[in-house]
Amino acid sequence: MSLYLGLDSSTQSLSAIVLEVDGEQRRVAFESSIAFDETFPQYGTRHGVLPSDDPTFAASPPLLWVDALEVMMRRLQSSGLDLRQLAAISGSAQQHGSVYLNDRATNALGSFDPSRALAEQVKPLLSRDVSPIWMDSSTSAECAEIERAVGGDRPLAERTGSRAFERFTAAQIRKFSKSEPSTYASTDRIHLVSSFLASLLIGRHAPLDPGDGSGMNLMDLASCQWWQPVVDSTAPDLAAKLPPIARASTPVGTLSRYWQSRFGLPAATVVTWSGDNPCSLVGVGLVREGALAISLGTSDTVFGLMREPRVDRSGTGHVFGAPTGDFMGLTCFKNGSLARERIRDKFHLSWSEFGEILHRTPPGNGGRIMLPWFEPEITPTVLTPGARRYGLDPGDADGNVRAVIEAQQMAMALHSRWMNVKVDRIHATGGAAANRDILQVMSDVFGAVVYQLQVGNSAALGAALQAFYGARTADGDRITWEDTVKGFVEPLADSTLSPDPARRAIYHDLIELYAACEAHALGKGPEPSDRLAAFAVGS
Ligand code: ADP
Ligand code: XUL
Repeated sequence: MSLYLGLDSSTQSLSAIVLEVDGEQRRVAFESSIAFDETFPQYGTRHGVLPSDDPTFAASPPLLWVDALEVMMRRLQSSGLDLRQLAAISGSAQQHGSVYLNDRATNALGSFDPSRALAEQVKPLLSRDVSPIWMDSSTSAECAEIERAVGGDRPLAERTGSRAFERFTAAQIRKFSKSEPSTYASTDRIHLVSSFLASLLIGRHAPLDPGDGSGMNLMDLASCQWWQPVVDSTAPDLAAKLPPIARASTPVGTLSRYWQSRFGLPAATVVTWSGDNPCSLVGVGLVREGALAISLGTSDTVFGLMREPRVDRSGTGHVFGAPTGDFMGLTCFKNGSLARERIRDKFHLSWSEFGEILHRTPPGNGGRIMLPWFEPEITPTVLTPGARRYGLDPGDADGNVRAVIEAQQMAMALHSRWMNVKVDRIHATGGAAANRDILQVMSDVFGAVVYQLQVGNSAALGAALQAFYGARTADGDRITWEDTVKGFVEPLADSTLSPDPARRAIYHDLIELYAACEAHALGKGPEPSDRLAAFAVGS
């Protein structure tokens, strides 16, 4: 019997899943989650993010993630599991966020004192005490500069899988190097959240994996190595500050002495960490092409596996590496769960009341549309926050509940067209995938069967599966990814939601009107009020 630990350091929480594998017997033996704001109020975060007057700015304190890692290991220690059987650990982390370490880190990582808390020992190793995260959209100037330096958005996308995006690490590093040149110069190593936490586990600088590396605008997708021209034009001496890139799902070290002495853990193999979306891909069982997954977490993301990288020519989405060594297409929306919560809280609803409203209100919302850009939006790029409403009274509770959910689902359907996947099956994950009324709208908008999965936290599960696959293949087992995920990624019994043909027909038309509203709000099209009014009469 062996245990495999998967950690997921997301925007709002740290989660852990332990898998127990005994031949064909497989089960989730432990699941736990630590909410950042409630557990560590001393950091002053809200939803895991430091407050800021500038709506385009988003950063988090990296020491919060370190504290959470330690608390989680303590929980594991007292879980009753036989941790001597812990064979391997891997992790998932929010993508794009970066952690800046000085030159003392290289020596210090391997010699932490097991009698002292980790965060206080990591603090002197930070050259920058905050980490810009994926919610940041303050780097449009740097995006333009990077694209210009490499000949435009197309060459950058062809090479790295994405045009320049504000939250991607290249633009964030460039902004930091311009605004704080001496602090940048004192930075010896720039990690992603994933490789930073992996480094703490193994006691030396860990490499990145291609899944998370491709969220930086710096990695050549074809070779999975740094693309020198963009690295050189992003910031001075950047090449020397970046970790190497390892193959996906491969061992990068063993658990260091610190964790062994402090928590009685064995010298377990540590496998490359990755981003939360790549981990979710395998955590929902998408190890072959042909289906899509939708994660309704802090961000909403729609993604699917790709054998060959097919870059989005419209510049909307991304191609990332996948834990299987393949690729994945992904489109990301910033106004996900927090937009849903904003409407829920404005009308003082519980999630079950929110669901009841969805259940009893008519699909199509009588042609009332919301563009739910409460915060600056990633897809499409919207830098000035504020929801836009068409024929929708901001005080109408029923109308706003339906509008926010329909808008999010229609935006996902519209902006995933570039992936060119015939969607007849969607694997739903993320916190809001617990809400079947939301999933019914998903099913009707996409015209696809939607599955709820047995394990809700697909990112932590994917990380644990990555640990399992990485350790077993390193031991010479010829295990496939199908074998790896078997028994862990099956849909919940009786969970299937099927599209209703009449509702599907309504969304087939409404989605074009939604696209027209988007175009209008972006200053790229006429006001579609007449079309919306005609839709309302017809529906
Ligand atoms: P993260 O991206 O940080 O991993 P999660 O996937 O854990 O986030 O999702 C957290 C979100 O799930 C919360 O912000 C909350 O809005 C949402 N959520 C939890 N339960 C429900 C529910 N029943 N209906 C809708 N949303 C829910
Ligand atoms: C993906 C993205 C988000 C974060 C959330 O590109 O920015 O989904 O990974 O954790």
